[in-house]
Amino acid sequence: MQDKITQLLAEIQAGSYKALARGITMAENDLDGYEQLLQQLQNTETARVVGITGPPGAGKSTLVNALLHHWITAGKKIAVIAVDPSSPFNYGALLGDRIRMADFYNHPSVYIRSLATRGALGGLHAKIIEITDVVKHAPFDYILVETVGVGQSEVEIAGLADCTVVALVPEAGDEVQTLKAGIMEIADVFVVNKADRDNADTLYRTLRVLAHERSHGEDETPVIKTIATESNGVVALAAAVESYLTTRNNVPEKKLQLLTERCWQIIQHRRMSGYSKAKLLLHLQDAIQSPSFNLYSFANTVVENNR
Ligand SMILES: Nc1nc2c(ncn2[C@@H]2O[C@H](COP(=O)(O)OP(=O)(O)OP(=O)(O)O)[C@@H](O)[C@H]2O)c(=O)[nH]1
Ligand SMILES: [Mg+2]
Repeated sequence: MQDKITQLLAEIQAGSYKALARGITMAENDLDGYEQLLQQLQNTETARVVGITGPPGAGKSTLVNALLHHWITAGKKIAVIAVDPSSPFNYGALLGDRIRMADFYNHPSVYIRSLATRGALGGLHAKIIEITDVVKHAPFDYILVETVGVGQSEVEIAGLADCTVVALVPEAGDEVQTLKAGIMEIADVFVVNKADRDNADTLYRTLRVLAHERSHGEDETPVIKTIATESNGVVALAAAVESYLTTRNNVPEKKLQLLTERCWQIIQHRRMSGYSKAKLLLHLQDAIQSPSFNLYSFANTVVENNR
């Protein structure tokens, strides 16, 4: 087994997409040898993880697609990991006539993997950190991770990504005030997508004010207007991401913070592995039959059993 893992990792490192797919599947499904695989990863690579998050339908996939084109044209190698809650990852509809889908999927510089959401613990795909680390073992320049931002997962992606892009749309204007604390905390770059729509400028100005208020005299979080469907603003977006990655993300404290967040999530997942909300429901169904049922004692028992 050990030899096989070493061989697989060497192939992934050499750029084999077939080997990469196998490695991801191992991590995704806890297949034999996956612990060894993870423990042998040597991510001394230069791949940077760019998270794209935002509400459903904000245009995240369209933005990923546009960034992909931009970076491929610049000679970069890109991996895309999409955590899609509803539909299969469908770039076919987005590519238009610029690159046909077949070309795209076979493009030597692109690797795309779509993951079904597993909300066992809510939020992000439970294995996204592990999977991303496997992908980082391969020779990519950027790894784009698309996730729908629903509460907790937005915070989680911030731990996962070297640069987190939060995409919002003009319709979200009113929500921004309420989302304020959470998104301000995780956004390294803001995107106002669908800038062809009314109220885009209002949202843009609101975000600029928030970014300014929060900056305390340091660099302000950039706000980029885009029309993703027309690749409008994508050069500016790519530049903002690159600039963030080469300057602010390189601060050692920031890196340590990211690592802590990632490690925290791995520990959480490990501790709760083998448990799911579905199992919890069944256990609760039994437990509440007892007249002495107490939610807190019950929760403690669950925690104890998962140690
Ligand atoms: N008018 C306009 N439509 C856009 C723009 N960007 C994306 N769209 C459209 O918005 C819809 C949703 O785009 P997606 O890229 O699938 O959005 P998403 O955020 O990935 O959606 P989910 O993954 O389902 O959360 C599609 O019909 C896009 O064509 C834009 O800049 N302007
Ligand atoms: Mg999408």
